[in-house]
Amino acid sequence: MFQRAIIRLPGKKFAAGLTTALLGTPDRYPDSTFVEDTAVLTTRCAVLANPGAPSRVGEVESISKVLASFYSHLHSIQKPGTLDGGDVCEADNHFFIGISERTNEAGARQLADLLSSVDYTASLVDIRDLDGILHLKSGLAYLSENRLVVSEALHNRAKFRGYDLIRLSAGEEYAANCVNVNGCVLVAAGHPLLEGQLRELSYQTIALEMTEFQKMDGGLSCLSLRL
Ligand code: CIR
Repeated sequence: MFQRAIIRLPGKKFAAGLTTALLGTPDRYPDSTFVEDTAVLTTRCAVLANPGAPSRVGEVESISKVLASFYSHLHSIQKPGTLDGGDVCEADNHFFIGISERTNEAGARQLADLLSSVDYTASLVDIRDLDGILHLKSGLAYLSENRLVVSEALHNRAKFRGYDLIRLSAGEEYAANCVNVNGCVLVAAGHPLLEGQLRELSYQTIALEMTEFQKMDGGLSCLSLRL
């Protein structure tokens, strides 16, 4: 009769183990840590996304259960519209919505209409011609007081005229995806020039180690939904 079992929980890299079975990868939702892509949250409404990557669509259900505690009603992007939250950049009462490999025009327009129904404005920014920018917010962040951090690839877009643009230095493109949390800007570590620019504008900054997430195309903002 056995009395003990020695076991080990599957490691985080279980899916990278050796196998001869051609049954696909064992874990669902490997990108689900990037929660920002599953919803768009504002003080006036919440919208469940419809992620453009089929492997990520199922992430929305569990997030909707969490959001139900904070919002009495959840809107959602409907097929054929697709939308990733990482394509949505809130700039006070205006929203820039990227059209990308993940967010299509139908999804972007649905979101713009929903936002307009609660008196926000929105404009669409097509980034499909840009290499190396997965989502709009891979190259754009709104800080406060009419200030945008923009990558070189985006700085001359007409949609951003009228804003004060903080342009990224060569080699610091990844830092475009920063987040202002209550006046303190979270920035990916290793981008001292942007940190310096922000401090000159009197923002406090906190540098966060992001290199492991960067390997999976993840930006800093995509690791949280903020409300
Ligand atoms: C993906 O391709 O969906 C993930 N590997 C990375 C998502 C990053 N999301 C974001 O920056 N908003």
